[in-house]
Amino acid sequence: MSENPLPIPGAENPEKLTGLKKGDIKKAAAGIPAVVSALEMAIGEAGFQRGMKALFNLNKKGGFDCPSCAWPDPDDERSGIAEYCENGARAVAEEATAKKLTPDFFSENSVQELGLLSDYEIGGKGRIAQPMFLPAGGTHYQPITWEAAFDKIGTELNRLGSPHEAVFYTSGRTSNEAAFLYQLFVREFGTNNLPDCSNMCHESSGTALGESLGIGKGSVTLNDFYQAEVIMILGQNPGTNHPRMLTALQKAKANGATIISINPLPETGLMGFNNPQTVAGVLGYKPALTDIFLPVKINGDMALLKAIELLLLQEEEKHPGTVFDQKFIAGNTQGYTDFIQDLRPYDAGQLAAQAGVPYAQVQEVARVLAGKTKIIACWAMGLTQHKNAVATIKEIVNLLLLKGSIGKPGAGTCPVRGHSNVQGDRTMGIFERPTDKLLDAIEKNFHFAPPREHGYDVVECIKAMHAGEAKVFFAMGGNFLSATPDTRFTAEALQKCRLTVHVSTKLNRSHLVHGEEALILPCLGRSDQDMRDGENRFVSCENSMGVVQLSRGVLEPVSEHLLSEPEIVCRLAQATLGTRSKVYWDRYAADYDLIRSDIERTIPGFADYNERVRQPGGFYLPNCNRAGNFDTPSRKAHFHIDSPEMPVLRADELMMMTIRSHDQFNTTVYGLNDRYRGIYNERRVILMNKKDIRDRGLQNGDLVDLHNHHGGVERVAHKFVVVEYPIPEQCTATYFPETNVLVPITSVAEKSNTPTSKMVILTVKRHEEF
Ligand SMILES: Nc1nc2c(c(=O)[nH]1)N[C@H]1C(S)=C(S)[C@@H](COP(=O)(O)OP(=O)(O)OC[C@H]3O[C@@H](n4cnc5c(=O)[nH]c(N)nc54)[C@H](O)[C@@H]3O)O[C@H]1N2
Ligand SMILES: Nc1nc2c(c(=O)[nH]1)N[C@H]1C(S)=C(S)[C@@H](COP(=O)(O)OP(=O)(O)OC[C@H]3O[C@@H](n4cnc5c(=O)[nH]c(N)nc54)[C@H](O)[C@@H]3O)O[C@H]1N2
Ligand SMILES: [Mo]
Repeated sequence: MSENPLPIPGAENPEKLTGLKKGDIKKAAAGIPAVVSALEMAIGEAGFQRGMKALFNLNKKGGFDCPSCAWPDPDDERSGIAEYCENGARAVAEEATAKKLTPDFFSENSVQELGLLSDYEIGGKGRIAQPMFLPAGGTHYQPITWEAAFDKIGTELNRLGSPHEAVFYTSGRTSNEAAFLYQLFVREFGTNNLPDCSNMCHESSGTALGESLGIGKGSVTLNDFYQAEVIMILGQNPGTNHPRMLTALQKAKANGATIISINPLPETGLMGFNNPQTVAGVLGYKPALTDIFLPVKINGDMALLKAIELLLLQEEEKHPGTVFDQKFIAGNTQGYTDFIQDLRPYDAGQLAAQAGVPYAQVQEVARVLAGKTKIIACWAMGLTQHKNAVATIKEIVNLLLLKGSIGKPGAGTCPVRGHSNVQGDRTMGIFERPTDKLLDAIEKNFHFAPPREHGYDVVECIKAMHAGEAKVFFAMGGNFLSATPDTRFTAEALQKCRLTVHVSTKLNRSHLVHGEEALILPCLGRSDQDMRDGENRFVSCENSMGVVQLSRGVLEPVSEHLLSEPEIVCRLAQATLGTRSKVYWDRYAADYDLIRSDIERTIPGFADYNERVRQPGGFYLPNCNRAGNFDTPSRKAHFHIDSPEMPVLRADELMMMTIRSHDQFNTTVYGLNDRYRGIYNERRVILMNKKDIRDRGLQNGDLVDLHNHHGGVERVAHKFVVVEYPIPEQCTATYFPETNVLVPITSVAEKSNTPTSKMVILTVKRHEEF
């Protein structure tokens, strides 16, 4: 067996424990404590006036779009108070902080010293206040002018043997305007190497929905929630990651919807919810949200869905036409007969056992679904980051198609997006596999020939950098090193680059494990004013339900040296392409309306962009499913056949899902608590079932090391505290990014190439101190 590469200083969080305190798992989410905690955070970080100003304008029409998640705002009822949640307020506080990193900070702290800090400590340092440069062999970042920084990048890019030796990553906070310019620059430079966070996030959803339904986005709107009869929530923890969704669920429930949660963990937000914005919430009244909770094993979803479908089929065959929507199936789908033939021979009891769910509960779900036609299925990372993620999501589509639950009010698909503009970035063309339609439009409008060969996604670009085939890494936001799998391998890959560049708001680990030379380019965040000629300019974003609306920051930037992302792209393009560019970059930088006009000319659905984006609440993009159409080659929705096989674990093996705690936004760690799960002051924990703990001769609170051996490489993460938790047998959970060192770069989802961050096979050994 080959060894895991040696640890690279600064690449991982220190293996240091902070002192676990255990509390009870909370019965209900949100409520007054959440609002208080949010206010404390915002005011503490930003100071009273900045904090209140930011919160008051968060998600308010005409204010700025919450940077925390992509859940939509209500279309109509959003004038008085701002719609936000505890975690949105934290994300804003994190950005609105008045602390800043001056050149003194960097001269006092070497890159190596900073790498010894935890993510929590690094994040707490403050905003980056001016461009910083790390010369070859240097130990400390030093200030650099914007002009010199752009010159350096341009020179390095132009020195490459081919444009394909550069990689341009995007995280999902980048606005439509910046994203459109960025992909335009990258393509004019000559490559489609545009990996993005989506490759690690909802890529599986986009792939599955695109193939089955003809559009890679969800079909429902917020109003559909209020009309739904059944809402299924699979592999998602909205209490922490999309708290405003709980308000919609509560309203749906009040309107009579049945809520079914499918999750290995009894997540607090799903179980109960105190709405801080209603009187009942303030009084601490706890309406239970979930009606049926199915504690599925990790990756048991496809077996479970098939069991449900099979029970429905049996009922339909007893009483034809009463369970399935035969009219919808005949008129809108293809592959039904083959699908049914494949399904019939399964045994529902066996499928339920395979999924780890009591058969009686599966029968109950089938009984509920049998008589209903308005069904919404929501899902997130609990389904997308698995080897068979695309097939599992297609299985959800199968179920909805059987029930005729797509393209009508109160029904449809709802992949709940993560980053606040990750969906918009893809709409703008941030994609390593662009369609010919997009490239044709670019060619026609901008008079250059964009490259046609596909570029690298996240996993491919890491391998290319590791192999020395990609030499310049440029990131528009994000924290590539910590968000990606196989930390040691990725760290080596970044270190092999000639130049690594990060456009960032805050310091993170990706600045500290770098190429031969490195740059940090500080940009304005969502909450910051973007002033030019006395005008506070706005950008726009697309939420999870395809609504495009404007976002205008309100706070005075912490430093005069920050540039907006669109301006950074324009100057980068000018420095790199010079007179060979066909694009008027300086005009874009001066006037964002011109960017939007050119988006309108290039991307479908943006007619009258400048006018409609200024309307309160913005506008909906077209969605074929919503209109009852399927833009597949056959113009029909496709039933998909796959087998519900799951990996067979040896008795000593465990399956690990890497999840988010309540106090983090991806790789940004706000605090050390996971309040709803009753875990305080420690992130190096592994949630395990009682029996699994006992079988290994361990006890609650013991210290263990985690090992993964995928592909014959040994990967180890040391020092995790065992926490007994209600989780199915042979399933475990840990927090990322601490355990990304264990996620094999060679284990990816079929078709979408998403790292299988929720399906890591482990053995656990008692930690021995040497
Ligand atoms: N506060 C906050 N908000 C966020 C984020 C954040 O980090 N913090 N991140 C944003 C981003 S980019 C994203 S993508 C979203 C992520 O939102 P989520 O997808 O909710 O995030 P995870 O923590 O990865 O949670 C995955 C959930 O799936 C469950 N799960 C894991 N494996 C399986 C499985 O095999 N089957 C089933 N049925 N369930 C499973 C886990 O128990 C957990 O409840 O949130 C966004 N919003
Ligand atoms: N093991 C495991 N790994 C995962 C996941 C998982 O569930 N498990 N989830 C995956 C998912 S769903 C995602 S989306 C990725 C996230 O991957 P990324 O998007 O790369 O990571 P983030 O932690 O969201 O990025 C945070 C950094 O973005 C910068 N930033 C914040 N706001 C702005 C801004 O407005 N502009 C710019 N330019 N920079 C900004 C700050 O410097 C901050 O440090 O991680 C993936 N990795
Ligand atoms: Mo995400």
